[in-house]
Amino acid sequence: MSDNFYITTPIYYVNDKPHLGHAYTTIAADVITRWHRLNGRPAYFLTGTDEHGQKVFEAATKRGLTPTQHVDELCEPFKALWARLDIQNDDFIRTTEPRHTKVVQDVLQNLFDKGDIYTADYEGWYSTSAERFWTEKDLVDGKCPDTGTQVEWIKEKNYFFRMSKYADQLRDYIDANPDFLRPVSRKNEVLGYLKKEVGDLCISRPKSRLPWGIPFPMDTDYVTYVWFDALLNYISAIGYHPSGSKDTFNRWWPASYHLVGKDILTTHSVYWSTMLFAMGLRPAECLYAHGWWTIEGNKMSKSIGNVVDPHLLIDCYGSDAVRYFLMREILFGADGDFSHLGFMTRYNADLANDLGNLAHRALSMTSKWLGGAVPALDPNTAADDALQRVADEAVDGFRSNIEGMQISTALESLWSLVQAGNKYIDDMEPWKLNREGDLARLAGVMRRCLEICRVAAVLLSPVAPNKGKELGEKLGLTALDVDSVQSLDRLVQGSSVEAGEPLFPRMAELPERIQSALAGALPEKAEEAAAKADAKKQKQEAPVAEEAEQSNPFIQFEDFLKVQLKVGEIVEADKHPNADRLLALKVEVGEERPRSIVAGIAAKYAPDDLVGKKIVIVANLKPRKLRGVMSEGMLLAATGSELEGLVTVDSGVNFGSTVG
Ligand code: ME8
Repeated sequence: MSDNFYITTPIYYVNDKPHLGHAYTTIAADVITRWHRLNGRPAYFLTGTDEHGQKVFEAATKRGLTPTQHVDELCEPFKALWARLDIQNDDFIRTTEPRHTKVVQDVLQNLFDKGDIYTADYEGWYSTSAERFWTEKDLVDGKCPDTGTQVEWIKEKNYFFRMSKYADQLRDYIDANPDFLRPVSRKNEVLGYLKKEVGDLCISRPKSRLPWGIPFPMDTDYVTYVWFDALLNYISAIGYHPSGSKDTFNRWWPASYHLVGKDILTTHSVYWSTMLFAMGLRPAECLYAHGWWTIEGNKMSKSIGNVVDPHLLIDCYGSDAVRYFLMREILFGADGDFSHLGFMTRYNADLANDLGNLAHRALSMTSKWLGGAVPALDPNTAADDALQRVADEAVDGFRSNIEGMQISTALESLWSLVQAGNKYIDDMEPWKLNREGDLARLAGVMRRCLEICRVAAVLLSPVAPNKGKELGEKLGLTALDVDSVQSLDRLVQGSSVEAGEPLFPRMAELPERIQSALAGALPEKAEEAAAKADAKKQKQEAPVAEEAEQSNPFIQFEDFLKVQLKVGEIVEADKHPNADRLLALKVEVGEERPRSIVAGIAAKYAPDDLVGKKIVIVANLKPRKLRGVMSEGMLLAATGSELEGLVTVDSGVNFGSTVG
């Protein structure tokens, strides 16, 4: 691993404004970059816009603008959103910039001279909307399999990149570099693709059909296929030129990560890697293809009108909460569903309650009872030692997970400390210590709580930079020092702390603007959401009713939402080494690696009967060892007096899907 860290996002098409999906990848790249910077590692973060190709050309035509006018206008909303989301990218590349177009043209010429680009007549079914040729057997009902639109038979001369020549090199490269394609499920997808014969790639488009693109240097009748052009941004932006000096370029290449959505896995793993091989360069250390967000159960789509505008969320909750939610809600790699109610629930549970309460309790009790100064440590109690052990585990878990791009799990680790802090307050009852006048112990307890807040401020800062800083300032810190998180005794005794306003004010109901947005887009969902918000409000206004409610068997919808149910596919099943009634399973849920799950189902199922079954698991149950084997989830099963059978799903349902 090189000491320098270079990370990229896809460059986004400027055919429309950015939405939550674009924000997702960009925030993830920003979080990991901030983490490395916090640790003193030189880091470079690139994002940008993809401004050529059919989609962009059509969008410009529809707006009655020239493509240049259109792209100049539409790259701005991307830049503006990144500024509002506190994205600290080092560069923003636009593929219409001369620094990029020149490199594309020179690479084309170079590969042509080398014989890796050739011309040939090509015949096939061409889909204008997908911007590519298909074979007869690819078509679905005679139409484009990607877009469902009409195709036309076209015969024309084109330029081809000899992708086939580098296919074996790619297969070997994937074998030799097990971390190149992540998560593992995506690697398997690419290996599946590579099992088939890999053809050459048509990389030109006749200008007569598509006038908008980088002109082919060796033939003015053609422009460059948009993917051949776009992929090169990852190296043109950091100073690559086929015959230029490689000094700056070598500082950052190979990239540490290309983050992409799973929709563009093939273009990045196959097209891009073979292009790099042809140029004599090695691919990035890791191509990480994350999952896909759906919105309230539907694919994000302009036509359904359910594209979530990130600005609306930022207006209602602030940039830090949006960043936190997107990073925490789903495992990086798996799919996830966005719902406004889910957003508010997590915001309230994690930020307003867990973290907000801890900070508020620690700071306000210190202010009220200890003069607002960091009190002395009280090092000699077992409860405090236990807390330090929780902190050690949380910090280690945070560090190892964030460095492996598992930001959600990293936050989960941090939250185990935040929750332990709240429990510590409940157990130690500082209000009692104050009443009884045990000020030495009160000081010790508050000091530990403030220290936990400090660790939280530091570790939260890559994800929620403003709130991390704000919490640090409340604690009297001038800087957030990552080396200090190893210990719960780093604050300076006597320095001032201040409670001030809550970090994350609690939301009693969905913000009005979100309710109206929902009412416009999805009337039935909005009603549902408004009803929920109403019910919640009534509950808050009627504490007596709430007490009465505690004795009835219903749970709130928010309680149900806390349980994450996911579809998993059993990929391995074995007898448990230490218990006859248990089986040890490996269940694929679309993460970094299959989960290890121990289940008490041996009386009903033989291991061999289980492989391939799609089942439902509780995905956010705290992992624990069952008779010596780690279990990272629980299978759902129907039980009467004994086990009746596993809960399974239709074979068409993908593993990793959310159930709920
Ligand atoms: O594909 N969930 O650009 P694009 C999660 N220009 N991520 C999503 C998402 C969703 N629902 N929707 C979009 C292109 N994304 C090309 C890339 S790179 C050389 C060229 C994110 O505007 C995700 O990162 O269609 C996805 O891969 C990317 O936006 C696609 O953006």
